[in-house]
Amino acid sequence: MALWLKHNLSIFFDFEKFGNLNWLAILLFVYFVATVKKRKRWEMAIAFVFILSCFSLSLRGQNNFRYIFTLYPFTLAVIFLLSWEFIKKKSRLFQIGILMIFGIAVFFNIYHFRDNYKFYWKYKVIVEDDYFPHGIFKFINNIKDLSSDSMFLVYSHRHLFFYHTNKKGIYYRDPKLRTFKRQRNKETALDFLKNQLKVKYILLHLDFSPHVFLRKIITNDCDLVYQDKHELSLYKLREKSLDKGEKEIVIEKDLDKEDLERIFINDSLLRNGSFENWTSTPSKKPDFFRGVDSILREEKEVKVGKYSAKITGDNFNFYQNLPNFEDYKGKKITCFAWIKTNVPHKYRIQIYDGIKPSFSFKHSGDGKWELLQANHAIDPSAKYVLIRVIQAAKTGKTDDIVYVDGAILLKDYWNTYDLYSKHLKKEK
Ligand SMILES: [Ca+2]
Repeated sequence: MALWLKHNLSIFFDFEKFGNLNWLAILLFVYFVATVKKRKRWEMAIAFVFILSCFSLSLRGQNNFRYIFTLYPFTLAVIFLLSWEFIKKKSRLFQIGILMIFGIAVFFNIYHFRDNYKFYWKYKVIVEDDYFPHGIFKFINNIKDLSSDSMFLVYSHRHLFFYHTNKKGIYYRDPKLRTFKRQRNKETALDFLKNQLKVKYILLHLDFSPHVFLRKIITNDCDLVYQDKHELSLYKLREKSLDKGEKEIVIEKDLDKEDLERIFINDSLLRNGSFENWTSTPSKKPDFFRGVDSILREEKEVKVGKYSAKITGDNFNFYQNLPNFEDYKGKKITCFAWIKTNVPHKYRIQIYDGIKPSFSFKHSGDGKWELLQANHAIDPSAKYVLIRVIQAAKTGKTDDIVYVDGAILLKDYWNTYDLYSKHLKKEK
């Protein structure tokens, strides 16, 4: 109900979007229509433009109050002009009364929204040079393999993309993406993205959490082509063409226990990533990992092998130092880990080399095992490399529980599809 009032009917109900004003406008509009015969041409013209503006704003404005704002002075003027017709033949006292009510309403409005007015009066788009993502925009502007109708999906600050690149983009709030989100599964969503929307690249800012299909597409069907130090990542959709009849055996449900163990009980560059070894203090500390005290060996909630690690707590890093990290300076690495929790948007993987961090998506908190992945290019001047297979955001809840299992670290950038397909092909 509140959603209806605030969104679909916001043009009437939402006080902050000046919705209530429109009730008055409707009454006056009825009066206008009833007296349409004696209207002058300029009045008709204003009414026509006003109605047209209302329609286009409600159709294209995406419920954004900033656009409805633009009509505000216009609405006020129209209300005032029409009201004046009512009162111009009344007594002077009545006119003064009405004008005072108007005055009070206007004053109250300015008073109520004074902070907003101040903010917008001083508002300027300033981007400090140190923080401006020059690198990634230069990279985007130099991309050559785009046809004239290819698109970037922009999960980032829209004005930055449109002002600083010469490419075409679809903003993540574009109504066209509603159809994308309504698809039945990830495969049809991917097809829609590629063939209907003509998306070839995805620009993603860390703070923008993509829809579940898009998360899957990014981790399965994309290559990370540029990651900048300001938390922007550029992904390119793979042009995968399977021969007819060739079945992909790379979706997780096709993997049996042996497949999973072959891939994830694997020392890779991380040691004891499946948490099978707890030698120093059995059941209370997994070998090679550090960072939290409230950790237990878990035997029931296990993704691969015999054990996983169960961690209770808030605001922690659970990590392993990459041994002989100097060999990997300037190189790319990827960390995968299975995480299970029912706390939404609290846990993720982080890789940190002392210069810059990289992150996975956060676990959705749906209570299921989810394979997270983080790609990172190690800085050439790194002093260490920490693989934080779980990083927990600070939420103030110290009894939140998370399970981790099957953490692996590989050289180069991998996505989930690579991990499943190459490992299985290699071993079978
Ligand atoms: Ca395990």
